[in-house]
Amino acid sequence: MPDLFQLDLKLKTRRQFIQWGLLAGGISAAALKFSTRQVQAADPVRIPPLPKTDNTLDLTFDPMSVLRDFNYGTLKEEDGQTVREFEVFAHSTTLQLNSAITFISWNLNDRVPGPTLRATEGDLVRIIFHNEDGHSHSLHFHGTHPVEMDGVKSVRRGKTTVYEFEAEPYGVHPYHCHVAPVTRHIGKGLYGLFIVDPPEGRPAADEMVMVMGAYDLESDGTNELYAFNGIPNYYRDRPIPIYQNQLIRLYVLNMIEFDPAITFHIHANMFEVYRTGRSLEPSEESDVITMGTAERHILEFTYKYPGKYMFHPHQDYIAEHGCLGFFDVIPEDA
Ligand SMILES: [Cu+2]
Repeated sequence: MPDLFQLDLKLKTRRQFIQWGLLAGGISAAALKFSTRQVQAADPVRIPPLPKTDNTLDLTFDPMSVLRDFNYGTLKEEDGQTVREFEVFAHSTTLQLNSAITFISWNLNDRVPGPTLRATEGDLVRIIFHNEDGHSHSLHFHGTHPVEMDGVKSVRRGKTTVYEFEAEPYGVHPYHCHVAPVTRHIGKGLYGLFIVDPPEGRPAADEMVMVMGAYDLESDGTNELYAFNGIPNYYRDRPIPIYQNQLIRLYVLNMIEFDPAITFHIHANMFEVYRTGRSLEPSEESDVITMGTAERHILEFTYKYPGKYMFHPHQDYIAEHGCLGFFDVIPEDA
């Protein structure tokens, strides 16, 4: 039996979030009767300017930009069908993980994680995969698709293959190379997020991607360094600015091999959980959630008080080896 009182409470919480967003944008609460899509069009979201690119590490990408970099592909219309075409390139790239350690990554589009591909449920997605690396790789997407598009077959170096399928179901899905040993191909950096938006959209929010990964530097089946969005301690040393009282929507993915499960925890706040992004209403509220490898969720929260707040897995060894960051909550009137 669904608990109607609890359901009503959840709905109230969501309405409150939407209301806050609208008020911040100077729009009356009467607009609440509008559909989600119209609410998004009102765009009440406030996002602080990104800190300047930090050049102290030799990197082929900027982890600060990775947070909000959503790749919607090239939009096409084919026989009345919306098509999103993505082009991705597998490369080997040297990443400077910290002042002392460099690592040869296998990656997509010269970044770890690879590009965050984004479509709406029902779109036809076409991923043109160029393997320009020296090893065989593949792209295996989670979600529903025919077996020919399952991406477990190797694509030899120098070859191109096309994956095409309908984006379904809506939610948050990982993609990754599926060539054996998969632990090695994922550990080297060949993974990313595939976000499928529900047709009706979600309420406007400051949206960010947080992919947890790890590096087995000694090739001994254990991880020596961990990271959010590719680079250990990047957001520890360069906190992520967000606004007070702004709804934050995190797309969180665990792609850490060898450690069976980890948690994700935020300080001094609670988040609402949309498991696998497969619902429009949260299933629970917590400040720590356990995730096995390839598990992913949408987490929503709003910081009430300004200040710098930590986030990290609560396996503190992992946090202390690179998987640690801060949100820098800026006063809303700043
Ligand atoms: Cu691979």
